[in-house]
Amino acid sequence: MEGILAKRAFRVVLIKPSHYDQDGYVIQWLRSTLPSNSLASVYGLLVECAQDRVLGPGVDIEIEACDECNTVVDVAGVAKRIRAAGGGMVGLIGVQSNQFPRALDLGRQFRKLGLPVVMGGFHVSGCISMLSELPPDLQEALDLGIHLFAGEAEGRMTEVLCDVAAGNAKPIYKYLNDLPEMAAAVYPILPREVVTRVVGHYSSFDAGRGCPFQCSFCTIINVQGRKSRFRTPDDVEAIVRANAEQGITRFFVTDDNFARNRNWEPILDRLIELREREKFNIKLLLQVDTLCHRIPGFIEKAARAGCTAVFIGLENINPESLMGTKKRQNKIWEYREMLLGWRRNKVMTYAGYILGFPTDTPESIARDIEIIKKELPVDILEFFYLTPLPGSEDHKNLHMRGVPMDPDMNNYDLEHACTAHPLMSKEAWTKVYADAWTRYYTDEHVETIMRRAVVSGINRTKVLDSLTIFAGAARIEGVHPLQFGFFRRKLRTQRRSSLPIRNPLVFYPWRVVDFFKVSSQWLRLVWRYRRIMARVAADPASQTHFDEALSAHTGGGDTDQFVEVFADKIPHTHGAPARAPAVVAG
Ligand code: B12
Ligand code: SF4
Repeated sequence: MEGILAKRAFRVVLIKPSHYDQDGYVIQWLRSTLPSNSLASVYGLLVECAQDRVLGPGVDIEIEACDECNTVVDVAGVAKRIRAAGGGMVGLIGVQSNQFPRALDLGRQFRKLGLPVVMGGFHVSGCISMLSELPPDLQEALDLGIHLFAGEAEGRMTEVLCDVAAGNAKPIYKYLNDLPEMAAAVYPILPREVVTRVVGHYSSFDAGRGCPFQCSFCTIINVQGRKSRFRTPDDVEAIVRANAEQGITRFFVTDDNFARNRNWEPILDRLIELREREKFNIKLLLQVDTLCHRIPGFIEKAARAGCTAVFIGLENINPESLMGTKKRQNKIWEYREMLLGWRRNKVMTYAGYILGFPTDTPESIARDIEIIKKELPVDILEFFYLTPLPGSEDHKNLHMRGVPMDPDMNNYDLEHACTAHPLMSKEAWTKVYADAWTRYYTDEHVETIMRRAVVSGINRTKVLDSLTIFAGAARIEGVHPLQFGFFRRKLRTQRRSSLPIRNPLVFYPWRVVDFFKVSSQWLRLVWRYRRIMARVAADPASQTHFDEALSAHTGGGDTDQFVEVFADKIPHTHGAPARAPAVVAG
């Protein structure tokens, strides 16, 4: 039934797969917390194909989209709708390595029903870009008759649609060496009913792709390249207006590093104009690097353009670790200055911290987290395992050296140890990860973060909500906050294909106990943090709160413990200030 020819309509069903939890159930919520930009990008491309009637003047292209993180996929229903339309296909969108097993399970079910399936995203692109031969899981997909798409789809969707509709789609579409220009490219968009399944109704767009840096654990540079390609201010304005027409003005700007988008300034200027002149209530969440404060006017303009929160790849505070992964651009002696820059502009900071660099030990990690709490004015810290993600240089090197890596892609979610660590056993590393959340999110430190928020004028509700989610997601729900949502669903029949579907008499009692256990833990945490915030807000001392992390002094002075601890390593760091070697214990 491959490529059923459309009579009047061709229905494309786009599904962004989720992934499986430890018990093999799909990680799915009533509402998710972050939007899928991959879904919005592919949806936008299909809208263009539909408007251009690329399958012929008599064929309507109908599109539906869902993110499995917040929507249950009804496989039989999808098949029915495609058949009723007279033909169509299923697109498995933006599939990351950790989502590949789930995507394959979905693909298998759709193939059984005879539907054409095309899969794209970072697992396909990363593996094909870095490995000389196809890994077994991609081969399995091909054997099932799933078509793979590697590279970016801008300018290529018509070809795929026409091939599928004609029943002669290629097994693999490979566009990795031909990166599309982004100026005037079709932009990401999703219908309101898809966006509103995300808490806060956040939509998304990428203002650019590509990053000039070379971190060895990163997949992005090997798929999207190191050259900055960017949208124009006109494109960004069009995105804002199209979303605003649907009542949506909050955006997650998914550039991995917006500070290295060569067009950042005209883009921010246009957003500022839209906000200040036309009164669009734009709110932005940006991802930036640790040197962004050095770009004149960057932080100030980002804040004026509506940026209320930034995600920063801090990764580690040990220069040796950073050098080892070629993250030479991270200068630890500038971290505080950068964080204070955002704080002065009332922007909340989230920082990613990677555990498991080669020289890390449980003791060094514990020490580093304590140093961060005391000396860096970051609001939210989130932890990840150093993971050899398919598509990264680390993965390629381990693969070529034949070093064992976890064969289960579901574990490549940065929440599992996927290869051996030189100094820590798997158990020790696993414990370090669990302990990191507990060590950072103590009630005492949570209170300090709240006091810092009050004195800096950062939105208290936002800080309180984020602290609650980040303190609880990994410890209570067993999922990383980046995968978190509200009201977890666990459907008995949506279980990993390698695991048995449980008997209802076993499943439902287990689920009831599980539900009450998790809910009671959340209620206790919410209650406790609300009480702390109420106390902090009522305390006049919060208005003048000051601690070492808020001190503007930085850069290797005798009170900067985090610079002091690494004094011997800083001189070997690329771009270190000449004064750093002189730093001694105070
Ligand atoms: C935004 C983002 C998120 C968002 C939203 C997810 C999303 N996909 O939109 C959030 C915060 C939820 C997220 C979470 C995670 N993410 Co993320 N994320 C990104 C980021 C920064 C941008 C994604 C994006 O919009 N890209 C732009 C789109 C246009 O590119 P694309 O997805 O490749 O899609 C294009 C093509 O692949 C193709 N295509 C894709 N699908 C299809 C389907 C068909 C049918 C066709 C024809 C074509 C096609 O066309 C698209 C348009 O050109 C990427 C890095 C990056 N630069 O892409 C990381 C990235 C995808 N994430 C990654 C990871 C590891 C994660 C996490 C596991 C952990 C973490 N720390 O981030 C969690 C997982 C949680 C989850 N269940 O999703 C990795 C994946 C690497 C890998 N090998 O799996 C990436 C590459 C970053 C990295 N660290 O290397 N992420
Ligand atoms: S700065 Fe971020 S996007 Fe750039 S190479 Fe490093 S990890 Fe990748």
